[in-house]
Amino acid sequence: MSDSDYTSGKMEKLLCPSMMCADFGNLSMEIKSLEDAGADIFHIDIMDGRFVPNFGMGLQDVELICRKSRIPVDIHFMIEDPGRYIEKFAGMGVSILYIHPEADAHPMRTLQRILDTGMKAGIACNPGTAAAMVEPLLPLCDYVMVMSVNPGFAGQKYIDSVDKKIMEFVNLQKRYHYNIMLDGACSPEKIASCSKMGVNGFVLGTSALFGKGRSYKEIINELRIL
Ligand code: S6P
Ligand code: MG
Repeated sequence: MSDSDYTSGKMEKLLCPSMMCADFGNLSMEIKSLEDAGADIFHIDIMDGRFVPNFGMGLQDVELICRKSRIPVDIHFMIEDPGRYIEKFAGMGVSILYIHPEADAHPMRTLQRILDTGMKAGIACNPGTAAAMVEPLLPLCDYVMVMSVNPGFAGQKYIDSVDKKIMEFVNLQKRYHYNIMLDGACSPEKIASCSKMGVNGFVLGTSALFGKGRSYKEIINELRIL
């Protein structure tokens, strides 16, 4: 499956459970149920308590998920100076690494270093970061993740002003090859409307998948056809 399959609209949407919303007491079971339900990519949030005022999952969680997973694992770095930890995560078997350009003095160099390890490279853009600000980075990006909440916490409200930025990234896809992902308050309604706008994949947290009292399979099957 090539990247252009996503951007040419041939592929279904990518559905990516946010593992910080999973049941930590039962992580192995959660991995299996989500895979059996048809999840495409595991999304893991890594935080440093500085770039964002919270702490996310730990190295042991990443190791476990990478070891057990049969689907790709992405890491969403919400940390200052993300270039410090590229090799560490590449060595654990991570497939996709997202950095925040706002947290890096030299994001172009960092993205190239991620690609040099063999991982796919992505940028995650804060709601306050304009598409024009990151356009010079797009030739190095396999994925562009639009943050529709200020990063750091699950269960927040969708920031409507990011819709305009999504359209700008959709237009820029004519010139560059990347998948557009959406992270933050991705409800079934937003997944339906943003898929139509051209978003290729969604991070699933409390708004769509976890804590619903229904099976992951049932929910993912419904989200798939929205
Ligand atoms: C938030 C983090 C996200 C959340 C996800 C939760 O900073 O990067 O990946 O885990 O947004 O989803 P929801 O539906 O609870 O907002
Ligand atoms: Mg995230």
